[in-house]
Order: sequence, then C-alpha cells, then structure tokens
Amino acid sequence: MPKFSEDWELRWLRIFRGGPKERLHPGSREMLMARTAEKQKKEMLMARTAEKQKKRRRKVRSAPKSVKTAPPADSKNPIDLYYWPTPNGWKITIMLEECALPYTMIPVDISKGDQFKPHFLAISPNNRMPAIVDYDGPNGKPISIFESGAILQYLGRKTGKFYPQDERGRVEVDQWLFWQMANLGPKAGEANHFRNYAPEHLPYAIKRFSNEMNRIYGVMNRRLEDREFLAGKYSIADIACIGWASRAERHGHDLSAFANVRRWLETVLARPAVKRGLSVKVEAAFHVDLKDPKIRAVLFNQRAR
Ligand SMILES: N[C@@H](CCC(=O)N[C@@H](CS)C(=O)NCC(=O)O)C(=O)O
Repeated sequence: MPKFSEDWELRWLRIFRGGPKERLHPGSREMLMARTAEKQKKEMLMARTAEKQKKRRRKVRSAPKSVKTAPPADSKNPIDLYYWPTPNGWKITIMLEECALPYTMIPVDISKGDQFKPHFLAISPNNRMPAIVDYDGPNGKPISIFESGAILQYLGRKTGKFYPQDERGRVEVDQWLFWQMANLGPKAGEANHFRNYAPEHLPYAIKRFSNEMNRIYGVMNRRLEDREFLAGKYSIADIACIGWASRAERHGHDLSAFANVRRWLETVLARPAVKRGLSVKVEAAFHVDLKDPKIRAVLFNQRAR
C-alpha cells in the first residue's frame, strides 16, 4: 500500500517551477535550445525533489492502518502516483502492488479540477489521471509518464514482471492491452455516462454503448475460452481490465452470459495484490456528488483551453 501525500501542489511547484515560455517558431534552433534547457531544468528539479523527499519522508502520512504496505522492492525512491480511485487509477495501484514497488499516492481530485492545474498538465497533458513520476527512471534520472497503458508497459519493462520479454509474448500482451485501452475502457465510460450521468435520457446512445459493451464482453469471453488469462499468462493486459470488469454488473452490464469472463474475474480478484490495489482509497472521493452543478461543470463540459 502506498504512502499518502496531499501536498501535490507543493510537489509540482518544486518539480515544474518554469514560467510560461515565449512563443518560438516550432523547429527553430531557439525552440530546440529552449526545449533542451526545459528538459534539463525539469530533470534537475525532479532530482532535487527526490533528495528533499528522502528527508521529508518521515512527515508523510502513512496508509490507513487497516491496509498493508507493499514490501520495499529494489527501487530506492517511491514512485509518485497521481491517482483517483477509478478503474484507470486501479490499473496502476494493482501493478505497483503486484510488483511490490514502493509508491506515494497523490490524490488528483478530478471533481474539483485538479487535472487542469498547470503542474499536473506538465506531466499529464491530456488532463487525465493516472500519471506517475519515477525518480529512479532510465539512466537513474526521473521520468514522468501519463496514459495508463504506457505506465503499465513502463513498469513491466522496469521490473521484468507481467510483460514478457520475447517478441511473440510481448505482442500477445500488447494486443490485449491496446484492446482494453481502445475498447473496454472508453466504451464502458460512455455507456456509464449515458446511463447514469446524461442530463437527458437518450435511448439511442444508451443502446449503442450497451450493445458495444455486450459485444466487447463477448470478445473477451471467446478469448478466455481456452486460456486462463488474456495473453496466456497473467499480464498487464489482465491488470488493465480488472477495474472495469469488476464494476461491470454494478454499471448495468450483465456478465451472466459470459462464463469465461466471470471465471477469469474470480481468479484475478483472488490475488492479494489485486485486493490491495483495488482498496487504495481517497476519502474525498466518497463525497463527490455527480448531481452537483459545479462538479458536473468540471467533468462534463470540457473544451479546449
Ligand atoms: N486513456 C487514459 C484515460 C484516463 C481517464 O480517463 N481518467 C479519468 C478518470 S477514470 C480522468 O482523469 N478524468 C478526469 C476528467 O474527466 O476530467 C488512461 O488510460 O490513462
């Protein structure tokens, strides 16, 4: 289980303190130099933050007593996980728990607009969580990553776990990981939106996405007919699907016709690391009222900024 930190704004300020840049011509030498300088500055600030973090670690509030903390792995510094308890966030808590990597969970309150804060956009330009900062990145330097699929692949490569190293095995995993990213996740999101959050009842949209979910669980069910996990062995492709499938029936998608998906779900939910990953909570998330017009304006009225 993670350490817990709420002072993410301070953290971001320290990491990405740069001000707005002048407008430079893309591809110009000045632009390249500015980018290189910005990259070096970012790396330097991240390294400095890691150093300060070590000193401050005693002050960081630890995970609730009822949950166990992942035993420390090889990494020297905990990974910062920018997180909110949703199926996309759980992909990463599950993977971190499976790999026994130490991490600090930093809540991104998406109901209040934390995802639009400049400091967060510096590491996650699509204004979505999850995102991570690994202070022990490639060549020992910090690295930030957004998009849950890219994070899973990175952690798989970093640890050598749940992501095969041989090309055939890796392609198998990649196909099902990308399948989740392009199908199961986005379509479930839209299905839930039109069923539960749309201001009007739109039968066409509800039917369209409910049918898609039915098709998608059908594809998964067929795939699991003759294998225990999506890519043969348990992998990041399974990890990506757990949060969504675990909520399917609660979200109104009937799994009773998909016996293989149910069997797979029981198997993965029985894993201790999965249990721990799914139980990383943020107190504020329990109090989000999606009927509140202010919250709806943040979440459901997003346009280019
Ligand atoms: N493709 C992204 C999707 C992430 C995503 O949609 N995250 C949602 C929560 S599940 C989010 O941050 N929402 C904020 C918002 O809608 O403004 C990923 O897999 O990382």
